[in-house]
Amino acid sequence: TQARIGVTGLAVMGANLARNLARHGHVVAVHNRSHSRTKALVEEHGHEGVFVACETPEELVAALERPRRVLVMVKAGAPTDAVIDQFAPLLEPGDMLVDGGNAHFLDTRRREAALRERGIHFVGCGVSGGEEGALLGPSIMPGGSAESYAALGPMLEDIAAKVDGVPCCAHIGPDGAGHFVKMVHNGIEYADMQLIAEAYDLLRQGLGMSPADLADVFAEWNRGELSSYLIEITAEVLRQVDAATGRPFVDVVADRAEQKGTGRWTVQIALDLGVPVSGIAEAVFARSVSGHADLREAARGLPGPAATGGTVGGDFAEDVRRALYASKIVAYAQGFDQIRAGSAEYAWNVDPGALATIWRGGCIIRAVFLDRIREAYAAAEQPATLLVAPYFADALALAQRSWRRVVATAAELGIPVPGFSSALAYYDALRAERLPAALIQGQRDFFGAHTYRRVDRRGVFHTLWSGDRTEVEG
Ligand code: NBP
Repeated sequence: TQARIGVTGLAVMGANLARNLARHGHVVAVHNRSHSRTKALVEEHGHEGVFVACETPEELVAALERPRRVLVMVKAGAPTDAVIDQFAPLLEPGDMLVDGGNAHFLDTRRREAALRERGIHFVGCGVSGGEEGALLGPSIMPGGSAESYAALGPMLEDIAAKVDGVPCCAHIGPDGAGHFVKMVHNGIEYADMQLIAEAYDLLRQGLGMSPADLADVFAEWNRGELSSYLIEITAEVLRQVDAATGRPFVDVVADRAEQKGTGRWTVQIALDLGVPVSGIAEAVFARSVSGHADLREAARGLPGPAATGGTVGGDFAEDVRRALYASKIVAYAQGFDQIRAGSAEYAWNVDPGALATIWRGGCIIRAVFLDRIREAYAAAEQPATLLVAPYFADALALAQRSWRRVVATAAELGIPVPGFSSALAYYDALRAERLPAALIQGQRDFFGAHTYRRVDRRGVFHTLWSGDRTEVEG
């Protein structure tokens, strides 16, 4: 039998995707640099479907029906280039090389252009859902040519998560579009995790609640509008007790958040595109701050309110829940703005509604909330920002008083909430009648003759600051 698809790179992600394909009745040729992984996969899971174990790239390519489909699941960066260099000479025009790793979309654009010259379809494909998602149904974001999607899409849709019977997989757009949206997905994930962590910190310090009690609060929140995978696992993590010490798990884990880089990429690219993704940026910086043991040690004695327990009145938990929801709306709105900006910059024509649809299941940011985003983009007129889409505008209107109370309380108690406060600042900046940017323009003109525009007349102006301070048109 000829295999329908080949998978090379059989660490957790590749092995689980290969098993997922086999379980859906696709004959899968499997290969890994070290053959032991290939053997282990077939020995342990061979009964789940039909695998063709291959020792070399040549064997894998020979095992495939044409046009060939090869899914590469190796470490992003140099290993991906090494594997492409191995496989490309073995492939023929019309064949497809799919990179399911977390590649930078600019690398994907470069690789796609190089392979296109040889007639090979290079498909940069975002895959989200971690290990379990890969096996049971991930969210899949393939870029590349429409032609490659016609040959590959049905198989990917088969193995993707389903929500209301709709697969969490859609063609995103040409070349790097798939990896770009996966990158922003991860950036949004950073922001969402930071906001949840702030909510936890506020309730723990502000109300003096225990991790076990907080697990119940998050489990309860998971039944409402915040219902999402990240809220669900937050409850699980908070409920966990350390076996060695009997203490809450969250209290024995070192408070230094690590990162692999997709959040940082999102912010770097947002800066290049000029998109204010302040929520994602604050989340990346918050992880960075947590990791600076030297700075934290040096600053520990600085004055501020002592951590308090149980001093906050009113229905603070409900205020925090609403503030979390509002801040989350801002973070997602900013992420979708970045996708629109990237799509315009690279002429990808990404459909934000289709994207929200495939993020409803399988991926780490899956949430009931994404259905609301899908609906917002399905409207006859696309909202300029999700904040003004009717559903979200109503939600923000309902939440904004709570949001302000929470940010003010956090400041008074000395609890750092960069996510909540920057989201609120963004909301207030967008809705402001006038911003102090006018003063900044004045300063720029003063020291650098950078000129400014006026509210009442067209044209560009400069004031002779070091002269008689009259205005000239410039
Ligand atoms: P890793 O990222 O840990 O990569 C290990 C695989 O890369 C092994 O198969 C290894 O082969 C292979 N490899 C390396 Br390293 N260098 C190679 C080279 N020069 N030539 C050939 N093969 C090479 O695996 P993973 O965690 O399964 O992730 C795979 C991809 O999926 C990554 O790009 C990752 O970013 C992405 N991803 C991961 C997740 C997740 O939750 N883990 C989620 C979504 C996407 P060997 O066995 O011979 O050493």
